Amino acid sequence: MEIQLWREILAPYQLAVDELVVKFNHIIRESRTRGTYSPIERVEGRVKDLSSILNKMQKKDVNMNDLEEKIKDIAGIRIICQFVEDIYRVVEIIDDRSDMRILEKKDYIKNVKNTGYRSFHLIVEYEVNTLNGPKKLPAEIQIRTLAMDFWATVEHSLHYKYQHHIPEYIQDKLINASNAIIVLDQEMSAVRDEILDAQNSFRIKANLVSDILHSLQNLYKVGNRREVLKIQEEFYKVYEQDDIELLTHFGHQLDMIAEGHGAQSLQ
Ligand code: 0O2
Repeated sequence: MEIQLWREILAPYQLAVDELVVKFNHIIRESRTRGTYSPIERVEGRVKDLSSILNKMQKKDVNMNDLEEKIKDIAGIRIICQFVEDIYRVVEIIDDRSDMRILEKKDYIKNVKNTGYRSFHLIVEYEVNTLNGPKKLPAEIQIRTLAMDFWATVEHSLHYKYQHHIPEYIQDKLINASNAIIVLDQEMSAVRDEILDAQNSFRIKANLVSDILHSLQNLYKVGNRREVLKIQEEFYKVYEQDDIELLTHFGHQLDMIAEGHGAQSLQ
């Protein structure tokens, strides 16, 4: 088939990948704006490259007419989480969305593959709009922890090196590494609450500081310059004390001063 035709076939998949990456990144942004923990750490997306599509078609004996129905990972999204619990939270979030519909679920965390591979896989149906109108496409979403991702990336590259015939002694080491990662994920889950607390207070502080600086900037536009510089000095002193309660109190007081100067609604 001509390359140009392949480009046309793959274009809606690229659109699906681009849109999905934006949407999942938005979940991270939305959580952080609210000062809450994001179950998604990072998102990646890719359209399967042409040689991999051709290999899969050959392997599964799929012809061109069945391509869209039988090869479901042409659009691929990978969601990386910090903890195993977050993976199941992400599945719930996707399940609740109205812009994608889950067609298949595969839990390779509860049912680890023989290779040692662990991840949660979803096939979703997603609609894109092209010049030819709306088009529903399948997309594969792989959800895994940072540790699972490390293992899968290394193991995947070994498949390339050994053309899918990884020597047995290396396979054994990979299984050992996979088992070690199960333990690592469990240990990290055991201190998850502690880690979340630390990350949350960091984020709350960052949001508070950003709001305070924004208010100071607005006050600077409408208020007395010397007064604003004095407040700024005070802010530095409060900031140095590294106490969220003091910072919150300072923020409230600043809000009242800003309100008095009609500076709150300024952008
Ligand atoms: P690539 O190069 O990553 O795209 P399918 O083959 O997808 O139609 P299957 O076999 O049921 O059907 O799919 P499965 O098991 O859900 O796996 C699909 C994808 O998961 C693979 O895509 C890999 O990305 C990943 N995967 C599955 N098993 C392993 C494994 O043992 N090691 C690693 N590193 N990744 C795995 P592709 O097309 O094989 O490869």
